[in-house]
Amino acid sequence: MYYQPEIETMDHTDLEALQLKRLKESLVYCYERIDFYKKSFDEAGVSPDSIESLADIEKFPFTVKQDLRDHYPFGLWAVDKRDAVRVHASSGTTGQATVVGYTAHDLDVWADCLARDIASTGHDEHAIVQIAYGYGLFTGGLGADNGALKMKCLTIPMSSGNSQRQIQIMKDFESDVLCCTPSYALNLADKAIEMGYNPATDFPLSAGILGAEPCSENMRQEIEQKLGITVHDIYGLSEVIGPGVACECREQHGLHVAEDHFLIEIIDPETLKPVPDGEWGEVVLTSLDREASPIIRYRTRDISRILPGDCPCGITHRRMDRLQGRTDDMLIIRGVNVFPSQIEQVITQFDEVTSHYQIILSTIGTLDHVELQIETVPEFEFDEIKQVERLKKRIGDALKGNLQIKVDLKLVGPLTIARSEGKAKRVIDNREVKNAWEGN
Ligand code: DLL
Repeated sequence: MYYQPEIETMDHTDLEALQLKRLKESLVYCYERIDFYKKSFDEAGVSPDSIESLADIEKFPFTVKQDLRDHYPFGLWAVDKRDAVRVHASSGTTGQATVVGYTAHDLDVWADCLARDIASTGHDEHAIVQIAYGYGLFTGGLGADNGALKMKCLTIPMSSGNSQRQIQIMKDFESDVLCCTPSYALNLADKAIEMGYNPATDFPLSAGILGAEPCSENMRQEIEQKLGITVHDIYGLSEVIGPGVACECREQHGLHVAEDHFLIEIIDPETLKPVPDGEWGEVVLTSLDREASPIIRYRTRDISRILPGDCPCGITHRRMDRLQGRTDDMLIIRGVNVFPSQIEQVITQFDEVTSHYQIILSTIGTLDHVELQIETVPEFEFDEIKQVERLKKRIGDALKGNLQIKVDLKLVGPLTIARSEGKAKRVIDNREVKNAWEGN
């Protein structure tokens, strides 16, 4: 199902021509309106005229998160703040918040992206959409809300949290689509079961549009089984617009990038050169028609790849793979690079444990220490010491065999690890010197 079929199924050559036209306009717009871009283009010796093909984007300098922080709050906006209609911001827990603006046109574009995403999962204006992403400065709640309204769905603006009420409403209002983070979807499933329901059969819910954090294949399957839904991964980031930069259609194989609004590049984070389709690298995004906060070549630090080939759903916009992780989430455990989502994929193969886990980094003496806490299922017997040791050994062997890592494994009882209502906190870093683990 399509929301804007003429754009979603456009011939890719025509789509590229549209991208090039918009890219040229956007570069002129940024150069003329934002001092930062004028300066950075001039320093790199490029001007908006330097673009003759999409590949010429390579000549332009990157934008990084620090640039947004350095220009806090409105220094990278292309319009006066009083001419914008909405502001969103990242939480700023790891530094100065990044602030992005939207004109009415930007909100319209954003809503179109999300309306397309809802349609691509097989839903139309009759769908009942429960939005359990947080509302507020975070882009998840209001972003999904704009899209559901644009699609003319019955929109339930729950925001995150208040799980018991979410379940009650999901049942009483007969929600079809749930929008929230994967970890919160799993929490809701567990809560429903705790309340005596079998959500897979008792609720009409048929799909989840889940994103904002990584989710392993096993965890995704667990959500699908427990809630009786299909899960569609949705990707986006506040610096670029919010959710809806890319989303998985009903084929559930890769996320179609809204290529008429965003130009995606995948680069090698070391050489900064583009990698061929199919190869993993860092996602770099350029907005093609943003008015308030246009952005050129934003280095997202997210690791993905372009999936070559056409999608049977008929949408011609290219697909990116589900994210492998972020360069700055990568752990280096005794020289081995590993993402938390890879650890999740290994541990969730064991029936005796749940998907609730936490990686705790600390310093012992002068060395970094990695503790992996995993919650067991309620039926697991902690009294049987041998059984506990056997399970720890099996999980430890699997981590070693699959990822070549050795960690200090701790099995903990049900509900020991704090549940998230938004993005799950998988890594707690208590180390004295933290930067040794951080990516570039
Ligand atoms: O998380 C926007 C969003 C809201 C996306 C709701 C999807 C659904 P930020 O808070 O700025 O924006 O965080 C952006 O979250 O760079 C990724 O590292 C991560 N992320 C977003 N979507 C996914 C996903 C929103 N589908 C950062 N899978 C991004 C894995 C994701 N990680």
